[in-house]
Amino acid sequence: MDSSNSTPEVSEITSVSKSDNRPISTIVIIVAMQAEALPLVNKFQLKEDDNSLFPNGVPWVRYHGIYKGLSVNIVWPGKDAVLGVDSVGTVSASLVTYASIQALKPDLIINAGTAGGFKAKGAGIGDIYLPSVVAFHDRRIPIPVFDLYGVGSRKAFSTPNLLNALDLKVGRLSTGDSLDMTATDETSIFSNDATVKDMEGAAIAYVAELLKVPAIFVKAVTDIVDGNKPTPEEFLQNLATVTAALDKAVTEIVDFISGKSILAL
Ligand code: FMC
Repeated sequence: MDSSNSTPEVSEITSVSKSDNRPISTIVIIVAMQAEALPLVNKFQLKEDDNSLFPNGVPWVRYHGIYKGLSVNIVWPGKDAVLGVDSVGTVSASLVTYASIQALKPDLIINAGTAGGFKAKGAGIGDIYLPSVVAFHDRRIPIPVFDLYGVGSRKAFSTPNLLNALDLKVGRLSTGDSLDMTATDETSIFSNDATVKDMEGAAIAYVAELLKVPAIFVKAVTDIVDGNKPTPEEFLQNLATVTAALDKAVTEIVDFISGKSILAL
């Protein structure tokens, strides 16, 4: 690998064989919330399967079908068994990413979801980002080298042709397990140079890199973190309309992917 043009602390999610010219056959789309999953399930006309892929009793849900020659899987970690809310956050996202890769051997992982955006970095409600780099902002380990491990910066799989073809914004994504943002988080998000903030991306990147599957991230802005509205309120208010925009972007991305090899993205 040519290291001269890559930042040393940012690792590449995967290296794909230069001769891999077969069309992509299987994709896994990881989503955290049912509200994000259902419009896509309808769009691709997917069916919920009997969950024989996953351990007995877990709430994880897989929707599957063939769309434009692609085996499309949407995997959602389901509702918390006790509390009945969506299993958002890094822990559930990591588990379903691992289990889906083991069971389905996908050519590509797409993490689609909502995110907070920073208006100081140009984000607006409804904007769709395809982040180039993802990192954590709430894993603080102030010991040399462990600090970098905590931040866990990783490059998304590079998709120059996809970016050229579609109207998507580029920026960096910062992930943490809280919807709100403390002052300490803010400092880390700033040093991650992030434009968007979510609760799953960097965790999914970690698992995808471990198992050497290319991963990309599609993030739709539901709330402005550096704005004047309380995040939970703004998030819930915009969830339905922004999920519709997310749905449209993911459909365009899947349409673009159909028939292409991973190297043509
Ligand atoms: N901060 C962190 N996460 C989110 C966010 C914000 N301002 N807006 N939307 C999200 C995403 C997270 O990834 C979760 O899946 C969900 O929406 C909020 O619980």
